[in-house]
Amino acid sequence: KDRDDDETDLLTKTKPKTKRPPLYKVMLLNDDFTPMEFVVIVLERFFGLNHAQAFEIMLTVHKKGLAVVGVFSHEIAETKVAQVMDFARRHQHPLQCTMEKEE
Ligand code: NFA
Repeated sequence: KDRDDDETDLLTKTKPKTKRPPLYKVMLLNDDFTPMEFVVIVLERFFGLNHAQAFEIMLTVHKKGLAVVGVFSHEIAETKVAQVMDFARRHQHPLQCTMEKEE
């Protein structure tokens, strides 16, 4: 919904610009090596999904190549990406997690 509704607009034809901070999509990418169970654990641990939700999103990534797993502020998105990449690296899996500004 438009937060910029303002009576003065009718007189001035200007729109007060109140900008909210951009949001970022965090995505997981498929690969041929990371075990499905590991991806499910990642989704449960770092994205707060229950087992059924985590399994469903894991399968979407597996079948489609990638999926958005959450939408966050820039700082939270960066933290999620770093946590997932570090966890994957420590377990020697090639799982990739990226972020992209939401349009
Ligand atoms: N494609 C992987 C496999 O068949 C599973 C996977 C799913 C990997 C989602 C990365 C992301 N073991």
